Amino acid sequence: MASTYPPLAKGAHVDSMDKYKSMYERSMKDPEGFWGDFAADFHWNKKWDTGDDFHKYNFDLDKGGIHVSWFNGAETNVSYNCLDRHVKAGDGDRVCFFWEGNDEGVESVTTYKQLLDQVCQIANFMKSQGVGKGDEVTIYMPMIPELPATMLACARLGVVFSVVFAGFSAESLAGRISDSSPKMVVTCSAVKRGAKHIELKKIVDEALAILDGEEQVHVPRVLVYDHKASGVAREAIHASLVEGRDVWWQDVIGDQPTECEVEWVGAEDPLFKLYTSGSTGKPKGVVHTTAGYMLGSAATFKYVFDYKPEDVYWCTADCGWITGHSYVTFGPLLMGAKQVLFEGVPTYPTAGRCWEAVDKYNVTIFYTAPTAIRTLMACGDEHVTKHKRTSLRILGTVGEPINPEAWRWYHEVVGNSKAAIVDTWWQTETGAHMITPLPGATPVKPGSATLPFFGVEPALLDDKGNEVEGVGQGYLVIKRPWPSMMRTVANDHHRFEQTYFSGYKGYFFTGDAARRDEDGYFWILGRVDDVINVSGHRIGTAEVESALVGHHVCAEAAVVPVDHPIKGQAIYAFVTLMNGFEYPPEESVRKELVAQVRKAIGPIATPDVIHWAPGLPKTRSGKIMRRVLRKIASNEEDQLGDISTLADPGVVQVLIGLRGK
Ligand code: 6R9
Repeated sequence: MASTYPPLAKGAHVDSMDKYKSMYERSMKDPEGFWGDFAADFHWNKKWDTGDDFHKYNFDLDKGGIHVSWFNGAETNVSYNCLDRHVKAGDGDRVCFFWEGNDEGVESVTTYKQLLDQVCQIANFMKSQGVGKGDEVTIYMPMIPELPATMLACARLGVVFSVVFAGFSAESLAGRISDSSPKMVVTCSAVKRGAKHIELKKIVDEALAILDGEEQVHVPRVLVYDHKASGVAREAIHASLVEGRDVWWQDVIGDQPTECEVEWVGAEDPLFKLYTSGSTGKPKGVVHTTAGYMLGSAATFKYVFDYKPEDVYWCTADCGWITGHSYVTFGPLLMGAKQVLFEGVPTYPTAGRCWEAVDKYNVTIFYTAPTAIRTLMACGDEHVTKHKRTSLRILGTVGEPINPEAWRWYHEVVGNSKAAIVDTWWQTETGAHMITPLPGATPVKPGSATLPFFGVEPALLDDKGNEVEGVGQGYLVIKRPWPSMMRTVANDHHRFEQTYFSGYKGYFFTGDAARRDEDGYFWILGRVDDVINVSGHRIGTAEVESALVGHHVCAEAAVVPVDHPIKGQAIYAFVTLMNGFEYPPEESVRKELVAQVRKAIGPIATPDVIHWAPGLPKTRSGKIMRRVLRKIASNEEDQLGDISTLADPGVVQVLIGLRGK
C-alpha cells in the first residue's frame, strides 16, 4: 500500500477527519442548510426560495430532460461579490493582484478598489456600445490584470463571456466566435510568452476574416489593449485597426466613469461558457450559471486551500482554462485573497522563476499542474534549493494524474516536506474541485486525489452500469448534482444530455475511470473516452484527425494517446496518404501535416509522432481498432491481443515495419 502522509496545515478550517466527515454528512443530508450557511457571507439582492424550491433536478433521461437548479428565486451578482463587497467592508486598499509579467522586473500591484474602478470603466464602455444582459463577449487575452477585469466587467452586466486561451489558432478562435455571435471581442496587441512574441490582434483579424463569409455572424466590436510589455509597439499594430470595428482600449476605457451599477441576475442566469474538447466533433461550450458556480468556486477555494486572509496565493493556470476561471478569477477574488498573477512560463528566464517569485511575494499557497512539476523536476533541484520557499504551506496540483515520483519531489524538494499537498480532481464541467484532500484533515497518499469534497457523491460503475462497491475500479460517475456543475452545452442541450447522461441512467458521467482502495480513496486512472490529456489540456482525437484530413495529402488519420515523461500524454497520429504516395514520403509532408494541425487548433495540439500508415487496422465493419494502434504506438506489439477480427490482419506488420520512418 502507498505510504500515507499526515495532514500538515496547522489550525486549518477543517482540522480533523471527524470534522470533515461531519461536514460531509451534513452536505449530503441537508444541502440547503449546508450551502445556505456558506451563502450567508455573500451579498444577495434577493434571497433564495426555501424548502422544495431551493434546489431542483432530474438526472435520469428516462424521467424527462436533464435539468439542475440551485438557489432558485435568488438574485445576486458575482462581480459585486468579488469586488464591491470587499470595498464596502473597508478592504479597498487590500492587494488583489501582484502581477508578475513575462520578463523579470515587469510588474504591477492592483488593489481591490483599483480593480473595481477598472471593471466599472470597462463595463461602462461595453454599455456605451450597446452590450448588455444576455449578450455575449469573447475574450482573447494574455495573463494581464485586464483579463480577469474584463471577465468581471461582463459578469457585472450579466453579459455571458467566453474566454478563448490565447494560444489557440485563428481557426479555433473563429469556431468559438461563430458559435457565440459575440457583440464584442476583447483582445490585446501582442504578448511575449517565454522568449516568443505572439501577435494576438493579428490572430483576431484572421479569425474574423475566416468568418467574413458566414452571414449569420455579425461583425463584433473589437477592443484592443495596447500591451507595451509585449515588445510590440502600438505603431506596429495601428495600421491594422479597422475603422468602425476596432478601437484601442487605452483610447476609450480611461475616460469612462469609475462607477457602474451592477445588473442583478438570477441564480440560474448564465455567467460564462468555456469551450472544451469532447470525444466527438467540435469543442462544446460548457455553460456555468451564477449562484451555484459562485458558491462552489468560493467554498473549494476556502476549504481545499485552507485559505486565510494572511495568505498569498498563486495559481499558475491561464484564465483560458477552467482552472484560471475558478482559481484565478473567481474563487480567490470572492474570498478577498491576495494573489500573484503570472504572465510567463515557469522555465523563463530560468527554471528558478517560480521559486524566486514565491520568495519575492512570500507565497503561502501554490497551485500548478503535474506537467509543470515534471518539467521543473527535470531541470534539477538546484533551481529550487537556491531559493528559501519557507512561506509555502499548501501545494496544489491539477489537470492530470500526478505520478508518485513527481508528487514526492513536489512535497520534499519544493515543499521542504513541510507543505501539505492537495491533488485536486475536477473538470471544466464540474466548475470546482470534486475529489481532493483537505490539507488539515486528510492523510494523503502520493497519486491519490483521496476523498470527495462536500456535496459530491462519486460512484464507480462496471461495464454493465452496476455500481462497484468497496475496493475496485470502474467508470467514475457522480450520483447527484452539486452547485457548480455545468447546466448545459451552449446552443445544444441535447448534446449535454447525450454526452453526460445517456451512458448510465441517473448518473453524470465524467469520462474518467478511477479505482477505490481499502480506505475509500479514489485514484484517477485517466480518460476512457477519445480525449487526450496533453500537459493537462484536453485535446479530442476527433479534432486532430479532422485537422489532418483537412490537408489535401491526407486520406485518413487515426490519433491515439501515448505516455510522455513530461506532458503526461502526447499525441500520436497514424496517417494514410492519398493514393500515389510512397511510404515513407518526403520529410516535408510530415512538416506540412504538423503545421496543418497547429493552424487548425494551435501549438498545444502538435502531434509528437506522425506514423505512416498505408492501411489502418479496421474491423470488417470498417471501425478503426484503436486498441491495436495504442499498443503499436507504445511499442507493446507483443500485447496486441486478438486481432483475428481485423479485415486485414496484415496491416499490423506493415505498421510495425514503418515505425520511426
Ligand atoms: C480542472 C481540469 C479535466 C480532466 C479530467 C481528468 C483530468 C484533472 C486531475 C485529473 C487526475 C487530477 N484531471 N485533474 N486527473 N488527477 N487531479 O483540468 O479541467 O481541462 O476540463 O480536464 O483532466 O481526466 O477528466 P479539464
